[in-house]
Amino acid sequence: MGAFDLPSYLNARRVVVDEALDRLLPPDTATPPSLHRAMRYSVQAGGKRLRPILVIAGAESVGGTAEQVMETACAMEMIHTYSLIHDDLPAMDNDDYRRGMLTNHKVFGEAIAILAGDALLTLAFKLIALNGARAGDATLVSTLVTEVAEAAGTDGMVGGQVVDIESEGKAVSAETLDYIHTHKTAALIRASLCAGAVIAGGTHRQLDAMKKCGEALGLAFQIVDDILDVEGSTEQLGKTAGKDAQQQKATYPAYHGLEVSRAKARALIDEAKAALAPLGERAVPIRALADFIFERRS
Ligand code: GRG
Repeated sequence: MGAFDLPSYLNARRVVVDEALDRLLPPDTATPPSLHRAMRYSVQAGGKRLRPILVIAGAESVGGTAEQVMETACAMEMIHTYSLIHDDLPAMDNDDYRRGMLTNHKVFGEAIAILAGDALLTLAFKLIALNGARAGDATLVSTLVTEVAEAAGTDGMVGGQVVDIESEGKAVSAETLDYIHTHKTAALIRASLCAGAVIAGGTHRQLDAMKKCGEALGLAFQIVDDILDVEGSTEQLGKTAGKDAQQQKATYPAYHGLEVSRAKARALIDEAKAALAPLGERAVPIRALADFIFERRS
């Protein structure tokens, strides 16, 4: 077998995800148009589409297809986009740029930005429920909704965001730093990988492997994000670089230094790849994605 062509794999899946997002988002002419324009603006502003691609890769690694999990793939991108819109608000990180464009509240105002985020989160759960029902029975729907709700809620992204905000300007412990990163970022990445495998009928052993992989991958992703905030440019990142230090955020480079942070991210990527052993050759794309997460520059 030749070397795996990750850029082609990513491009092909990005295209189908973008087509599906366009189909599943309410048209911007539907009432109220301001809300729908705001939802579309941030979702369609770009982004790597990492979470939906992980849903698809999770499904494919247990023998499923992209088509089988497409609503859930789009739902994870909607949840992610809602979190970015809310994170950029003046009450949180107060950012002007995201995905290389003005932030949602800068274009539509704060009230619509909050509501666009709320509407994306709500639509996501409708899509997940519909996808689960299309793929299986009530147990599958319940497993799927529970998994994603936990990853997005108080024991996941929202919980991590609260501790992140409350830690600004304070000296936090290594344990608190890990809590922030695993909850704020890794939970949704892990849930994306697992959701695809759940819908595609993965076995307990396969799901366990995916969970371990997703956890390590998600933490590595946030450590690399911290490193890029120090080393990258605003142009390259599409968002304001250097904000973490400015806001005295709890980050890996601030706590451990750049070199240790890089080594930790590399070790986590290797751990994520090793966890995929039970999935064999079908997990080649996820292994390549893991390396991409370490090497990415934006
Ligand atoms: C507001 C509930 C709530 C949560 C916010 C996701 C988040 C939590 C905040 C956004 C800021 C941040 C540093 C989040 C960590 C996750 C992260 C690195 C997001 C950026 O994800 P990418 O790089 O973005 O996948 P694209 O634009 O490529 O999709």
